[in-house]
Amino acid sequence: MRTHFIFLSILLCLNALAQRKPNVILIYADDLGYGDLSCYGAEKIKTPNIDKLASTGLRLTNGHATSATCTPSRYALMTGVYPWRKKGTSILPGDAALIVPTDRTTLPKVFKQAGYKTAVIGKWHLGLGETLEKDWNKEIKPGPNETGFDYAFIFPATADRVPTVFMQDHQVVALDHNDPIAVDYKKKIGDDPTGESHPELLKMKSSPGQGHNNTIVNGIGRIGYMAGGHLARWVDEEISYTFLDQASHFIEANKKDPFFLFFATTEPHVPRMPATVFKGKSGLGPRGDAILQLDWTVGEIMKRLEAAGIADNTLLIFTSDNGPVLDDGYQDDAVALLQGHTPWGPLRGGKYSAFEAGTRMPFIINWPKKIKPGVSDALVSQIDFLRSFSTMLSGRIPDMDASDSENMLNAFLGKDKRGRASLVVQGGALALLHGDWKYISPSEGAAYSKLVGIETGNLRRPQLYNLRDDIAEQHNLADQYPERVKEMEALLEKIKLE
Ligand code: NG6
Ligand code: CA
Repeated sequence: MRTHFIFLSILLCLNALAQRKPNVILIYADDLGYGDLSCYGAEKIKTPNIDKLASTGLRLTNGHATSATCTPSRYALMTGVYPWRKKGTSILPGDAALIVPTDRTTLPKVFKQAGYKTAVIGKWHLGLGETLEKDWNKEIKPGPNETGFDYAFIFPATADRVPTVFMQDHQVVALDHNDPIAVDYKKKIGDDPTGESHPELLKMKSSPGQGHNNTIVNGIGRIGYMAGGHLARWVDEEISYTFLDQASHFIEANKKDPFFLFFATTEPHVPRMPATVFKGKSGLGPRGDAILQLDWTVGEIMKRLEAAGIADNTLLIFTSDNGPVLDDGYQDDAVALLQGHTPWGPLRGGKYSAFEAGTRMPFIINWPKKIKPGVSDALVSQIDFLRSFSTMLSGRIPDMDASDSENMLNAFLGKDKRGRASLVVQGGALALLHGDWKYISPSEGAAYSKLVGIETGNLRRPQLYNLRDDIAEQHNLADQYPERVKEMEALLEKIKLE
């Protein structure tokens, strides 16, 4: 009887182990392009750690961010709702209020409801607090904690925007009440020199006509003015290490329980100012060096998982928030030192663009225990993580929530090679992907942004491309297939009204 009982307990235990919910880590790069990694064909830059994730996992070739800039892509990732449905979801200033609703289902809440510990570490850029006016020296709420993260260690917006500080949960790290922080995006405050008044103090100059010449922090002119908080101001060269250190602690502390970690790196967004050991390493200038730092960081995370004995049952996603840009505000030789590297790969456009390079992302899913190595051209979007993981964890989403998120679990696990029937993506203009076809709706904006050197995808006429034959979107077939244009236009209009 006793041996019987022991045997049964062992069986139950083994079963529980086998069924253990996977840890999920989402590594979200900032402005990394489809062609920036060697596993996606880059030849001038080597990214061995991310390549390893790809070669031992699933490499998706038609995986998208919803948008060609940061805030809207992150909004969609968090809410499962297309960002263009909600006003105020475009690139946020550093003092913006929180735009993610706190009373709706979010990606981290899906995990939290299933008993996971959740954390966001890295770039946030979804706003903080209830209003634009806020006291940075006090607790700021609501923020990431109120949207479903048990733990948050973030910077508020982008690396080029003030306040250039880290926040741990509701508070700025290293606050000094004798040197209170103030932030203003409209007028100069405080006595700190600005890029405009003191260009001689800059270690990286801003690009003409692109701003980035307000308060100088760590030798770099920023967007927006900041006073005080000198102790709290980050050193750019330490940002990545700081986030990695935070992630390592979170992984170690939670290795026995399932966790969800949203690890949002700043590379290779401007200002590209990696740690000294990476400076000059790529031969492609600071942008390439930042990518090497990113790759190294991913390798370190993988090592931590191995050391904690949880690599096998960790589902790790690697992707990016929007496409690549070279000159995005600082004179860092990103164009001059390209050496033939093509951050956009075979695609047209880049960040800010409705062409494919704007939203088609490096998109790797690695889960040694469950995913067979392979490549898939299933059409998927980051907006689908919410419903897919909810399905994986047998969660329930209220009817009103995450209405644009589709269950793509089988596509994410490599079992379904088709994915979505259609997907809306957003540059300046909205575009619809459907089967082999892409329709870009007519729009008024300039076709080419001189400032950043990117084709925007804007055109006053409809555009239709067959991506199977013409992945580089060189041949607008709209005149040749007017019926298809009409159909896709109608489908896009229908989705917009849903
Ligand atoms: C743009 C900034 C750019 C970058 C971007 C946000 C100017 C001229 N350009 O407005 O430097 O900060 O916003 O990037 O200000 S994102 O990846 O967070 O969307
Ligand atoms: Ca971005």
